[in-house]
Amino acid sequence: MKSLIWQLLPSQLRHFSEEKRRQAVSIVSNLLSSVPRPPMLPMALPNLPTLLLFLFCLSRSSARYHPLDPLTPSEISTICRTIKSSHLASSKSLAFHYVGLDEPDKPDVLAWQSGRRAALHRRAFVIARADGQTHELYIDISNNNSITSDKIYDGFGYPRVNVEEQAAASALPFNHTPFVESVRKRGLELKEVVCLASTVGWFGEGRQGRRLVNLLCFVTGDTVNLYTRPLEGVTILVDLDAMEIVEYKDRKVVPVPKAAGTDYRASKQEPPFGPQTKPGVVVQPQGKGFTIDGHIVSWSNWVFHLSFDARAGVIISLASVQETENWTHRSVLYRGHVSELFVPYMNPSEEWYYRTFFDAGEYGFGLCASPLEPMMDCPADATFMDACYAGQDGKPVVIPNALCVFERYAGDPSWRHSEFEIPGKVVTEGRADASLVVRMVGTIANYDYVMDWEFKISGSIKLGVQTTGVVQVKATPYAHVDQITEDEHGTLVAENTMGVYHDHYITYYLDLDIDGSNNSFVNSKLKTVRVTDGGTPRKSYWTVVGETAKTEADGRVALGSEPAYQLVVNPNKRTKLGNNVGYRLISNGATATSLLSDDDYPQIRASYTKKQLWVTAYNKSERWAAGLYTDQSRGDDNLAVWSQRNRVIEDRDIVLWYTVGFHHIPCQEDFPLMPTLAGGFELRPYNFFESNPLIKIRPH
Ligand SMILES: [Cu+2]
Repeated sequence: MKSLIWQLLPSQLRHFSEEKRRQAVSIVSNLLSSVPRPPMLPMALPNLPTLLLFLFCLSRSSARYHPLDPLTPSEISTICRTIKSSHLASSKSLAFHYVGLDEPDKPDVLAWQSGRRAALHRRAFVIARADGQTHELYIDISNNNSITSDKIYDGFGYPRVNVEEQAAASALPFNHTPFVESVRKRGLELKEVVCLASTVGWFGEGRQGRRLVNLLCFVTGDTVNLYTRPLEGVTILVDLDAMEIVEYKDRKVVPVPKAAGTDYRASKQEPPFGPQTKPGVVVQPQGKGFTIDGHIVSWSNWVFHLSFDARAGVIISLASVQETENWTHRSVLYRGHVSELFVPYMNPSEEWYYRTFFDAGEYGFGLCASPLEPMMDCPADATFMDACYAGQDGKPVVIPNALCVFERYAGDPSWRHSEFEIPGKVVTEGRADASLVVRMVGTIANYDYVMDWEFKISGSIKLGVQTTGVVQVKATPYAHVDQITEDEHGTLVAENTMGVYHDHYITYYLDLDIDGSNNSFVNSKLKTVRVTDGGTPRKSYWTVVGETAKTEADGRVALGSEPAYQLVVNPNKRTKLGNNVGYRLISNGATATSLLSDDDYPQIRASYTKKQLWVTAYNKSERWAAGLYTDQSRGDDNLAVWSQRNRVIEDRDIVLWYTVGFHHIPCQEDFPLMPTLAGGFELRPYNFFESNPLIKIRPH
């Protein structure tokens, strides 16, 4: 019966969370089993759709409407249908490159949240290409999906390269005679070759007016780990709008690394095997401790809105933490998400120099979300949620299990103390740590990023990035390091396989609203003081000098250049003791900044990667650190450029931009697939509460 109900679910219900669907199926099962029926007669099935429709409507009305909810699949369909039948209908090449919520203005959302405004107009922002031009369209969903504006963008850069056009471009070489000959020349068969589209970047060319990609080709053969077997020496340039190969080069034949030892699947491993650990499962005998109502997640002292965007992936909004004293919720974060992932490779050769990827802007980080596997990506009892984006043709594409939400009980203490100093008494007290995790895994071709938002009862939010997947390798004639005589731009990780040096810069957009929108950024510096008066045996100590950033120039911070705490405070709110309430940003490893020269083209495009932290004045249009149009961008619209305006940021609505950075010098353990490497940061209460809120948590 349950499987039958599953099949009959209205299509809208399919996009509900796993938990909601299960609830739905269970409620309907119970309802049906309680309906009396005559013996020997089949159940009155015609009633089922009616019941489901009733349930669907019930679910819609019980889920809280929220102005920041992502576009639903049906909204995406309707919006794209409207555009297809608009003045752009005559276009022969209408393609959708972004369809997302045009979020309402922040003051309106805050007014709505506090009950001072009724439901807000729902609008969408669309980037579409038609007849070689980029259109920016705004749609008023609440007003019969009317197109309120259509502007042609004629600046530098292009919208993301769609999955569909990547696939179409990747198929071109197989009908291109010179490529077929290149494959044969290497003693390979076409059927074992796979090509993928790679963005081309910008290297000082004049205005090309062409959307281009390079194709990277690999050999599968006896392995699924195609990235470890590059077909080196070939360059294939494709014009995406014309969808044709416009340049082809075969410079040199390099042996394809062997397939043996590259496959990572369990079924392909031969003895001897590594040590076996015992399976472990987290059990919550009283059920889950969090609820998800629509897109509102509530857990312990936290409430936040969880959304998804094709470009950013997970978006956390309106995160607030509850005050134990009076049960009021205090705002911490208005909106936070990944803004860009910049991954430049350090090989300047003809086949490699352009590999300087901007994963969010060029490919769409959200739409690279991998369906998550219970027991591997997330605990078995996690709640899984689907996500949706608009395909090139405007039809909604659903990514099943794109996000998971779960509670983490790792067996760690959140605080503890043993007191042995009171005569005749030993006191040991503490609490087990618990947190709520929201996870997404973005798989961008060879690389995987496990992205976590972890909320803690202490008031901390920990943001975690774990990099894993396959390191991009270059085929090389070398089989041993002793053969290498010059800089080969990488580490020999297997025979004929050079793991190429590269970086990962994951930049977060963090619109912190600590107890209100007007905040200040304080760099609290530790300064050594030399004792001069001779009144103490000590010759020195350190003290703290807080420097409040006045303008954006003061908000550009190179972490590690001097010892300091980075704080966001509310200058208008103080604790009972008089300290300004605030949060501290603590880096958790991975603080690399770019080593490229300032005049290098990838660096011009990602000029913000020279510093880990930037503070800017809030501006609704400034969300993407490398600019809205990142493909072939020229660095004229990015975070560092906005910061040059040097706006006032003291006691203002401010945005923090923090970059988690890894320099990656590959090693043999990264082959054939690297173990997760973690970095991240913590947003931690700093004089926000009157005292440690964990003390008032009762033990289980
Ligand atoms: Cu890496």
